[in-house]
Amino acid sequence: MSQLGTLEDLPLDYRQGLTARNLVPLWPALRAALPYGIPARKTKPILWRYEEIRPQLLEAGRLTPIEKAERRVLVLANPGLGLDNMQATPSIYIGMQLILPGEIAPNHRHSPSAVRFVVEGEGGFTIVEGEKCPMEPGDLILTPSGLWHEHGHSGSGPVIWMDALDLPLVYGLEASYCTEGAPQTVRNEADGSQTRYRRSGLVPYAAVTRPRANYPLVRFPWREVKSALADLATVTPRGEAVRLAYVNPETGMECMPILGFSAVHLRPGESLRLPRHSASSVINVVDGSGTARIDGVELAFDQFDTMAVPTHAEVEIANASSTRPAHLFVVDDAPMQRKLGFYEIFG
Ligand code: GTQ
Repeated sequence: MSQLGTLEDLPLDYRQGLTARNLVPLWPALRAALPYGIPARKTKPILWRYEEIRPQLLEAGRLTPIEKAERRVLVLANPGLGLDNMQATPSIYIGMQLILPGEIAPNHRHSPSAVRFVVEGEGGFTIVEGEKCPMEPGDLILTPSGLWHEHGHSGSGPVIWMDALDLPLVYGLEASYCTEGAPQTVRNEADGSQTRYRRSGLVPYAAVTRPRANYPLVRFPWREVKSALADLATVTPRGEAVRLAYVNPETGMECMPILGFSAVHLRPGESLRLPRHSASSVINVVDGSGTARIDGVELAFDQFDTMAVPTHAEVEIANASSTRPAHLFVVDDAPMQRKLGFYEIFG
């Protein structure tokens, strides 16, 4: 490993000549761009407390009418990446969105893909391409790139959910934009999780012979996820993660192109090392409490808290309860990294 030359090694007039021609020497910056062994990461392992987010969000509800917000969201910004940049990790945007009874977050579609993971409240709904999806706590609702979506609330009390978008990536590519639309016409039938894709292992017959649909299922009810995890726990050896991936039921592959989603069931008293991998991620605590150690940083978590996990990080998570399971919802950018050919899992 040789010591590379620095900018200061170069004569000033040469550097100025380069600058005037929009040229930059690589070698002084080579090690920063391609560090040995492990990427340079600005992302901080941090935790946002729901207990602190919630009152600020409710205050936003008093301060800013929905017409003045379109989407009433507080963005979870990783301080390591700069508070102005709307990045929880380099690729993942996370917001907490509040909708109050009777409000409408109007119909639009955009190039970034989004998902909603419901935190609290009853009576919220998202309409995706005419499909009305109830939003019950823990439900995952997909609004992939280009699909129309609008939110509403026909219940009482606040409804709050977590938005996860691939916005930092799409924005970084200067490809992020949005189109407004008229309110959608809602199809008069239950969402696909209750009809066409009611049971895993069973899909409408035509799906086997025609090309696979990109987004056949846009709502994954938590009720199903939680009970599937509990069943999986009964056959998963101690020390192995009880974890389910959200997939496209027609292809068995990840349900969105850039971001991936999974749910973890931590058994009572369980302490788990997640496999170290090249993806960054965000963890939302569905229920339970415990501690997470992310690259040596210890974070105590409670229900509804959210944590940022840098790429290549060491992660250990422990359930504080010896009697009750804890559940985590995980967002990562592994699908994108796999498609681009640089996803690695180090075990
Ligand atoms: O609900 O459509 O947090 O368009 C950011 C952008 C939510 C949404 C966000 C959005 C939405």
